Amino acid sequence: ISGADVPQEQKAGWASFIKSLAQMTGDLSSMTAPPFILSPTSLTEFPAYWCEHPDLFASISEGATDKERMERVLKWFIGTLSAQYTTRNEKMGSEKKPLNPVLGELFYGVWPDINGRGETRLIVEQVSHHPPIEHSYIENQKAGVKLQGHSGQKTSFTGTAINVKQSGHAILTVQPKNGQKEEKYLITLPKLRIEGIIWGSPYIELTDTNAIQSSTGYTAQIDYKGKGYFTGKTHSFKAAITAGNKTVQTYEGQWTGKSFIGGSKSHLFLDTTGPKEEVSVKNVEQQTEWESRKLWVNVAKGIRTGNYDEAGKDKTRIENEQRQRRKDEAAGNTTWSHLHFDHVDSDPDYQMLSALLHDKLTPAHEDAYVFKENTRDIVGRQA
Ligand code: HCR
Repeated sequence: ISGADVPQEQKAGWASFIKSLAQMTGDLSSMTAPPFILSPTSLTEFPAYWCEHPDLFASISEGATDKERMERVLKWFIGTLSAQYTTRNEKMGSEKKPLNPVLGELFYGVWPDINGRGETRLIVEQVSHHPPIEHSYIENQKAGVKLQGHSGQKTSFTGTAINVKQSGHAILTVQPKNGQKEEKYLITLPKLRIEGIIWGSPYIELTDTNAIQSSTGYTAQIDYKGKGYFTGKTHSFKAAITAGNKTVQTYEGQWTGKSFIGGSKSHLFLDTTGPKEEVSVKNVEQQTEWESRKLWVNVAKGIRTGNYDEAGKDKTRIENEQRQRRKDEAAGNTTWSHLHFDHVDSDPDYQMLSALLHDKLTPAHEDAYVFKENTRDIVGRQA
């Protein structure tokens, strides 16, 4: 039944939200949605999902051979998916609409050094408001593993589902522990389909394909299918590591559960049902004005407590402040400068690795941002 999971008093609002989806022009972030579907978390926090298995991230550099490291990269990547795409359903009952970040919004976090794996640090900065693009940097210096990437989204409505095409990519840099030279991995981002819209209980299914290309020559391709294709189960994938035209190893299973090496179920590859390690973040009281949780504190409180007037008022204040900043910049002929990242027209790592992919999985050219190493220890922007 249409809207079955929508609170009675918000059914009309949900129906008109669905109607307006049909007119959407690719950016869903600025659309107004009824309160029951709002999340109190900003999109700027999402890059933390890349590292809720810090052990898998750190252990990549311990792989003894090029192939073993590619396999470890694949394992860590598959391990990130359930956090990235099912957390809101687990914690809030369904997928929700995240807060729409402002330009310059920041998010910092850390995963502590446990059992000598090294500390993992996260720095995120919102580098675009419309459309929202967040750029992130994650590093474990002791392990010799770092990840840089950005994600933007282009959305379209099919009538029953929202298709989301992610732009952007991530580059993983690994210094192998065996002393081999540093290697890079280009990670392209999967496509999403948001199902369950009509009922008011959205959830995500991954579709199509994404790839990981290593500078060592190994490629991993991951194909996603929902219920009824590979296993009859939701959230299924098949992956293959290839070198040249030769398939070296295949994997299959569920990215929300168990997956196996090869076609049988005798060799477990990964079990993602275990606990995830959420990133540790400073208390809001200790954060600076541009840090996400501090910036949105009243909006988030309003959403959590059902005080949507309070949430709406503070959201309007933040948006007006932003509009004024843009006006001031235009009047003063200045532009906003990012704190932690430099925009570059072309990233040589991306060019080199995407050329190795030999197919249409990546656009030939993508804008990129480069981490400003000398801002590693700067926390927060001065007002
Ligand atoms: C599509 C989405 C915003 C973007 C979110 C991204 C793609 C952001 C990058 C992360 O690495 C992975 C990720 C996970 C999220 O699942 C995805 C969001 C899901 C919903 C949200 C829409 C803009 C909001 C849709 C509103 C619906 C729920 C009615």
